[in-house]
Amino acid sequence: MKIGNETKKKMLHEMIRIRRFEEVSGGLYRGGIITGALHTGEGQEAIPVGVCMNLREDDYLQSSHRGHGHVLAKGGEFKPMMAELFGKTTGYCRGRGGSMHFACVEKNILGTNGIVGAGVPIAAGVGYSIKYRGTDQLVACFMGDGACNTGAFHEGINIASVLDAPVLFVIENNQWAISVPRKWSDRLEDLSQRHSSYNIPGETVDGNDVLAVYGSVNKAVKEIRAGKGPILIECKTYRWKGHHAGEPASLNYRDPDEVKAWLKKCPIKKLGKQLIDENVISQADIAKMTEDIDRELDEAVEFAKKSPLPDAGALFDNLYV
Ligand SMILES: Cc1ncc(C[n+]2csc(CCOP(=O)(O)OP(=O)(O)O)c2C)c(N)n1
Repeated sequence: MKIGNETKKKMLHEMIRIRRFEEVSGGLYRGGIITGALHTGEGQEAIPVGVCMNLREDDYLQSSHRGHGHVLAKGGEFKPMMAELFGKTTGYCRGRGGSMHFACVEKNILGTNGIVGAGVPIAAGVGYSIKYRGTDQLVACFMGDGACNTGAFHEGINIASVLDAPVLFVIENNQWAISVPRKWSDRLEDLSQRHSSYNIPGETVDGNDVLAVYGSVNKAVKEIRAGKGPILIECKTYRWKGHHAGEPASLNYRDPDEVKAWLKKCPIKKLGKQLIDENVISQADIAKMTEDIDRELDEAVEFAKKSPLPDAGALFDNLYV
């Protein structure tokens, strides 16, 4: 499909925004400034951007434990995200959620989720609610390859299929589930093959090519809005860093050559080079874009540092029994 230059520039900007958020938050974690669990997605930026740039503001997002990129691509802002990681009251969830429970109801961001696969049946339910209300919204549901072997995955996609629910299921196949290589977990060549069990469309795309992800999702979104039911898209990519930001490099369970080969397929460098070759943007423009993002990130970190911690007396607020 033909994608305009302004859209391509926005894609590059959004991917750099995600990359820098991940690098900075991972650094803060390793420096002991923020605590809790933190899963970053360096190398996987083309997927949230290629998907979410096809969504409308009123569409829903259901994310996974590796979800900062999804939230940012759906309009999440640095300050409340950073404050949430710091556990501060100015965070999206007033500091009670952290990395694995980012939610922003105003933007229809339903949440990142620490339970692998748990977002799939939630998305099926949200899809059913959309159908029941008769709107043409949809829900994009992200999951890792590890989620595809959970019961929740099968139950959730099956019920979405039976209900013709407007859900886009996106598998971010980054080849590893913690230290388990993908090939140890199933006998499929492509995880999108799972589509046949539920009689829904399925496709595998290069998850490091933002234009390919965008194009495939663009078609899928049109079908889903037209009432044709759910679609499954697998995006093949790679997790550059450890499973979580605190994983010691000495664990060494991956072949360094495998990591090196994937580092060469950087989605940001790929699009950046293409745009430079096409004279759409210069190296200096990219440097300026990154500087501006970094300034905004610095401000977000300062904002988070200065924001108040929740009051101990508020511990039981918003708990229902
Ligand atoms: C139901 C459940 N089982 C196990 C875990 C522990 N766990 C956390 S992340 C993870 C691996 C997930 O791998 P994948 O879905 O491929 O996502 P990735 O981390 O590679 O992005 C596991 C097993 C969990 N959080 N939830």
